[in-house]
Amino acid sequence: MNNNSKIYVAGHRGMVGSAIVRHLTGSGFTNLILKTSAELDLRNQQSVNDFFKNEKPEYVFLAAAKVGGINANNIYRAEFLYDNLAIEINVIEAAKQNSVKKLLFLGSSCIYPKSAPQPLKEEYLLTGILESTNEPYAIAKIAGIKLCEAYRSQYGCNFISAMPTNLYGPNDNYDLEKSHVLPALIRKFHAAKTNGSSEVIVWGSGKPMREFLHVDDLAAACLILMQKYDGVGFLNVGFGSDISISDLSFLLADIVGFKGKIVFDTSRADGTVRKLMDSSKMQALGWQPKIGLKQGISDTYKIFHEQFLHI
Ligand code: GFB
Repeated sequence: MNNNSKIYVAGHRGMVGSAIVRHLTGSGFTNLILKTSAELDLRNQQSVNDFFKNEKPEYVFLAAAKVGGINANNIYRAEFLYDNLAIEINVIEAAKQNSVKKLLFLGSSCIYPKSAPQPLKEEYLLTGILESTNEPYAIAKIAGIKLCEAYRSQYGCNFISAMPTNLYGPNDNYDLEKSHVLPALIRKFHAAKTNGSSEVIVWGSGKPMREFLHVDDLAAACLILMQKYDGVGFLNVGFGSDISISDLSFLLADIVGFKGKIVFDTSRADGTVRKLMDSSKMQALGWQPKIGLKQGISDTYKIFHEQFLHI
């Protein structure tokens, strides 16, 4: 891949896609193809085929997906399965038909069995039952991994996959019902501080453990994978340590400046107990996360504060 290579970043308006675009642009890549979902509906096979035929991208970062937190995954089960399968099938087949040189597919740590040993190694895929709250999304992402592997083995396509852990950073979704925990709690604590509320409700028991990676660190990993990795198997991309939702809540309250009470609502789902990944294969390629959790959250809160003064 050189600075003039034609690169399509699918999903460039999302948190992951926009971070990849920032990183590519900052690294001197000048020939990016970007389409909003209004301009190109990736669930529509004909539109995707026409787009690839006309644009002929050389490299594809497949960061487009229907995503959301535990609640959205659990409620919109059909959409999470259908939309993600459709995006994967259409983009991967069009990439093959139009001789894309390399494609990177992005999945999620929820692909692993809910009771798998920790830290999660890549070989634990398909060794047990999935967490029910996000089973449809996980199955779609597993299908994406398998499409890349099958297109490599049957057609010789250089299609690879990366599995990021829970992510946060600029351009996250702050919708309280659909978002992930970190943006949801930034918003809740900020609103409580601003309105003078005495308590904030955190879903679940607070006991689940989660590993959080800043999306800019993921973007750096994606470029390394595109430049250096041509293997069959997918690679984990994680921060390397995790934190309980309870401790995360206290950390967020401290950063935001909320001094009231934190109440755990145990009527809400906890989801997976723990999903810490083993990212040693990714690290062996020379990648390390650079942004610590406290620093990353402080930076993210600053951006939130500037963008959402009305919340
Ligand atoms: O971030 P989150 O929605 O996703 O939730 P998952 C993580 C934990 O935080 C769960 C708790 O135990 C939630 O119950 N939590 C506490 C909250 N308060 C809140 C809140 O206000 N909002 C949210 N959203 N959670 C998703 C999967 O799982 O992670 C996807 O559903 C995907 O498939 C993604 O893999 C990375 O880590 O539970």
